[in-house]
Amino acid sequence: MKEFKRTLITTALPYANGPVHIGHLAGVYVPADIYARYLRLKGEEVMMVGGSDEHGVPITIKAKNEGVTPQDIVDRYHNIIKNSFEGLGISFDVYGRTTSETHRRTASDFFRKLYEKGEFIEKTSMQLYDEEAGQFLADRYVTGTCPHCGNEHAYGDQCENCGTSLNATDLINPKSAITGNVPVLKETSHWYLPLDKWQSRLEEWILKDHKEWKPNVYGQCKSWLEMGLQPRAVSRDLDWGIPVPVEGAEGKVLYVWFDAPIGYISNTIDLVGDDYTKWWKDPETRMLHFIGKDNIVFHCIVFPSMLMADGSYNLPDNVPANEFLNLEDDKISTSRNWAVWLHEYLEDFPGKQDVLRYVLTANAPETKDNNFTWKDFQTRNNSELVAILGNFVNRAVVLTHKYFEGVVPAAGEFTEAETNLFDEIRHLKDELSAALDTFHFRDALRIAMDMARAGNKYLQETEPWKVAKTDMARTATILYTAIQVCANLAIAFEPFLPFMAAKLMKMLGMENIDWAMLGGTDLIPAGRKIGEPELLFEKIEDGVIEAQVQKLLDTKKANQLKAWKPEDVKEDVEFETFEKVDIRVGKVLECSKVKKSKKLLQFSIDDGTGTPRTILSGIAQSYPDPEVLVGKEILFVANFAPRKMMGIESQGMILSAVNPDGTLTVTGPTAPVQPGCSVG
Ligand code: B3M
Ligand code: ZN
Repeated sequence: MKEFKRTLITTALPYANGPVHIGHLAGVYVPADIYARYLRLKGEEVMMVGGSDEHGVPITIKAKNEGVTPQDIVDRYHNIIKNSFEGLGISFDVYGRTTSETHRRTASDFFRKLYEKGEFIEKTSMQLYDEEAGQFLADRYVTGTCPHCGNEHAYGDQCENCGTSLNATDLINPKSAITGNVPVLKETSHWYLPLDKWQSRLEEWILKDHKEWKPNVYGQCKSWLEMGLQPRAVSRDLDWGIPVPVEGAEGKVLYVWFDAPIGYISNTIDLVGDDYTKWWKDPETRMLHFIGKDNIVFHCIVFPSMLMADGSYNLPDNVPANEFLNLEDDKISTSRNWAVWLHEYLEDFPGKQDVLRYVLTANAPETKDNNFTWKDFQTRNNSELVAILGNFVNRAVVLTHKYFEGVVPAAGEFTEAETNLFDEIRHLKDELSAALDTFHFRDALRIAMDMARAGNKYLQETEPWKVAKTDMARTATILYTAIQVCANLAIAFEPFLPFMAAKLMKMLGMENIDWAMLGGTDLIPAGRKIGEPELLFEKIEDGVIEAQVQKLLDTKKANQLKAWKPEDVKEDVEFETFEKVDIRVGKVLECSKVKKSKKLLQFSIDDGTGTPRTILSGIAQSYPDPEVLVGKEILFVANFAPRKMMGIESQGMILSAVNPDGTLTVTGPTAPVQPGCSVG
C-alpha cells in the first residue's frame, strides 16, 4: 500500500433546500467524522471539508413555491445545517457554501481552464422547453417515466427508484414541474465534458488499480464503464448558478454537479488559501470522498474526469460510499417529511448527541440499506450504552470513591486476570484499528464495545466489592486496573462518542490523548484524585420513544391527506370562466349499475325542474352497493354537454372527491338544500 503524508476527507455537500436528517448522517457525516477523529488521534495530518450545495433546481423550485428568492432558501438552510452539524460534533475543519465568492471564482477558473484547453465539446441539441413558462426544463424541472425501471416519478437528472443518472430528454412522457405542461423540444447549445475521452484511464484507475474499493462502489463504476461513457452537459439554461464564464453564454450557468464538487476545492482554499495545492495536488496527499450511493457516479466518474481534464489534481484514493438508511421500514423522504431531522433531534434530546451517533453507526448502511427504528434506538441506549459502557465506568469510578476516596490506588503485582484483560484490550485495539482503516465502522464500534464488555467481565470475576472486606491491597489492584480500562475506553470511543469521551476524560483528569496510548496499563497515575462519578448515559423511558413514534404517525396521516402538492394546482382561472360551469344540487331518486359496464352507475336525479334527469357516472367501483346513494343530495354539473355511453344519454356530471387511493366519494351539501339550487 502506498504511504501518504496527509489525508483530505471530503463529505458530500448537502443541498441547502432542507435540513439534514439521519439518512445523511448515517451515510456520510458520522462515518467521515469517525474516520477524521481517528486519524487525528493517530497524529496524522487531516483536513475534513464540508459545505452546503446551494445551486441546482430543487432550490429554485422550493423558492418559487414559497414565493421567496433562492438566496433566501439557501441562507436559511445553510445556517440550520451548519449549526446542527456542530451540535452533533461533526468536526469539519471548514464548512463552506457554494454561493461564496471564493467558490464562484474557483469554479469559474476551473471551467475557463478546461475551456481554454479545449476539453469541452460545444453542442447544439434539442432540449425540453416549457412554452408557457418560457424556460428550458433541466434536471428536476421535468418529471416523467424512467426508461430503465418504469418509475413514473423519475426526475430529469436521476431516477430515485433505480438510481440511474438520466438526461431530461431520456424521460418517457415528460411533464414540466413548473406548469404541468407537456414540454416541447427547442434548440439550445451547451458545453459537454466528453467522459468517453477518459473511459480507458478510468477503467485502468478504478477497475485495475482500485479493486479494494467497497463492492457497491466498484460494482456501480464497473457497470457504468461497461455501458460506455458519453459526453455530459456541464451547463444549463437557468438563472440560478454560476454564470458560464465565456463570451456568448448569457442565460447559462454551470451545471450544479459541475460546480458542487469544485466546492471541496473552494472550501479548502477558504481555510488555507494558496496552500490548497498541498491538499489537492501533492501526490503524497490521500483524498477520500465520503458520500451516499446516489452520488457514486459523480465522484468516481464525472469529477475524476474533470480533475483529469485539468491535469494538475490528485484523484481520490477511495470513495467509501454507503447505501441508504430507512426510517421505520419506509424510505426517508424530505418531501414527505419522513425523516428524523437532526436539528429537531438535538432539541428533543439535549445532551444525547452520542446516543444518535452510536445508533447510526451501529446501524450504518455500509453494505446494504439499513433501518432506523425508535424502538431500536431505545434498546441500544438502554441495553448497550447504559448497561454495558455506562455501567462499567460508573462501577469503576463509584468503587474508587467508596474504597479510596476517589484517589486512584497504587496497584500491586498483576495477576493473570489483569494480564489477560490488558492482552485482550491490546488485541481489540488491533482489530479496532484494522476495522477503522478499512472503513468498517459498524464492526469498529462493536469492537470498542467489546472493550467495555471485557471490563465488565473483569469486575464481575474479580468482585472488588467482596474482596474489599478482606484484602484492600488486592482491591487496590483491581480498581487501579478498572480505572485504566476507563481511560482506554475514553480513547477507543473518542471517534464514535466524542461527548462521552470528553466527559470521561474530565472525570479521569486526562488532558491529551492519542491512539498510541490505547492499550496502556498506566494511563492514569496512582495517587490522582478523580472527579465525582457522573452518569455517562441515562435510560430512555418508553414515553419519550412513544412521543417520537407518534410524531411519525402524525406525519403519515398528514401525508395521506396531502394527496397533492402545491405545484399540482391547476392554472388560475378568472371568475367569468368559473361562472360558466353551472353546478347545482340534486337529490338522488334512483341509482343502479349500468349493465355490462364495470365503471358506470346510472343516476336519476331530482334537479328541481320537475323532470328527473339521467346522469351516468364512472364511480361504480367505489360504490359496490349503489342503493346507498338513493335519497342523498349531491352536486352535479348541469351544463355538461350531453354524452351517450352504453346507449344511454348522460345529462350532466356528478361531482366526486378523488381519494388518495383512487376511490371516489360523491360530494354534496352539508345540510338539506332545495334540489336545483345553484352552487357558486
Ligand atoms: N448536493 C447531492 C446530495 O446531496 C449533492 C451532493 C454534492 S457533493 C459535491 O445528495
Ligand atoms: Zn428508474
